[in-house]
Amino acid sequence: MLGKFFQKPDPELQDRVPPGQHLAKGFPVLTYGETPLVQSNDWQLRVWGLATPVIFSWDDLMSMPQSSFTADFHCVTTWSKLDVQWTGVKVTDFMRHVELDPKAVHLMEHCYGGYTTNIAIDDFLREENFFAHTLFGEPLPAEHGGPLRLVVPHLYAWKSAKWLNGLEFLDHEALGFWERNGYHRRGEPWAEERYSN
Ligand SMILES: Nc1nc2c(c(=O)[nH]1)N[C@H]1C(S)=C(S)[C@@H](COP(=O)(O)O)O[C@H]1N2
Ligand SMILES: [Mo]
Repeated sequence: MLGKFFQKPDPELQDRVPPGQHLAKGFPVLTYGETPLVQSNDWQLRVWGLATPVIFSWDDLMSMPQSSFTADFHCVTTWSKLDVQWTGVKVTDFMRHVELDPKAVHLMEHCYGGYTTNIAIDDFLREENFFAHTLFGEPLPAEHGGPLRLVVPHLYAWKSAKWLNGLEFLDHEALGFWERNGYHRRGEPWAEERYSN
């Protein structure tokens, strides 16, 4: 029992760490491939598929309601970081500007650099999800996805697309980059949905 206390000095924090995860020191960067360098002036977010096609500019995003968020971050490679502080636009606020076809049940997140990841519409439209442009009070660094990334706190962080530039709404589930390469389709950390069977 004593050993247990040494390993878990703060039970309250430990309760927020999903099974098989440990707390990271600092905020690690996890990127497959090169870091795309995109200026906010050039940045665009395109919506297509089962939604009225529309392109959002940086100014469009900045004119939407801005909110602050504190969220835990869980990478499937077993590190977690608690209480990450972000600023950005809630997905539900953003989606007031998107006309969805009711047949849309899934979407593909697209990024500068070519990364993709899929998410069910119910997982995407949750109140706690947001597009982030600020991290701990500073402009989101390029390596963490700046100028803009998605953050989906209730799923493993590979669903939180960095350098987001497209949302493709779909009437079926398609697989993104890691999902095609063996990761779970949904990726819920408390259920340890790490890999597909
Ligand atoms: N475009 C893009 N987004 C991405 C990734 C990536 O390689 N490219 N990696 C994912 C993974 S596996 C994780 S854990 C988080 C890491 O975010 P961080 O580098 O800010 O810690 O970003 C996710 N989003
Ligand atoms: Mo990850």
